[in-house]
Amino acid sequence: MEVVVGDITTLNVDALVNAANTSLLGGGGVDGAIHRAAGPELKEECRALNGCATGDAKITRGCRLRAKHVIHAVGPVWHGGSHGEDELLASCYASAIGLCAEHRLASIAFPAISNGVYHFPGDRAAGIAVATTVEALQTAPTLKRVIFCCFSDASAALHEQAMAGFGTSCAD
Ligand code: AR6
Repeated sequence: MEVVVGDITTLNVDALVNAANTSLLGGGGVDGAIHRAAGPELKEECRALNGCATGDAKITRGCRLRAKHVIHAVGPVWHGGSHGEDELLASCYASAIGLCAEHRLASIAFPAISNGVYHFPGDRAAGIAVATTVEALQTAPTLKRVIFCCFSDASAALHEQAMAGFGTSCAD
């Protein structure tokens, strides 16, 4: 597991994760950037998926991206923390890693799901992202590389702190 700061659309991985909405038909933030970089074919593929529930994830091809696939995960909107937000966010990471196992993928890059316009607190989200990934990796033997692709140094620091809590097991 590693943390990088940068634009997720540039990464050469088997799958990059999109922080989508339930329509899967695009939006702003990282979703807009991924759709712009992938081209209109991505929207056509997404249209055929008929949306996605919050906490779930669906896979498409990467179209014009360097990444082979896009995993569209729908994070929760933050409503104060007592509306199942933690579990729904964890479910995004677990579902995405489950798709990697199913499709025998070796590498995945995550953005900080729900950390933008959905306003999930960054420190809490980073802890959930890392803890859920560590657990889910045990069920995805083909997955060798997980990148947390953060868009700011502050976000990267939160993910690094969360990883440090897991000691050396994260450096493998
Ligand atoms: N690469 C990596 N991270 C990015 C990039 C990028 N190119 N662009 C933004 N981020 P957000 P959400 C970071 O708002 O909170 C959309 O309209 C950003 O700084 O993209 O899950 C969807 O359609 C932040 O840390 O996603 C949904 O309606 C993180 O990505 C809604 O926003 C997520 O911010 C989803 O909201």
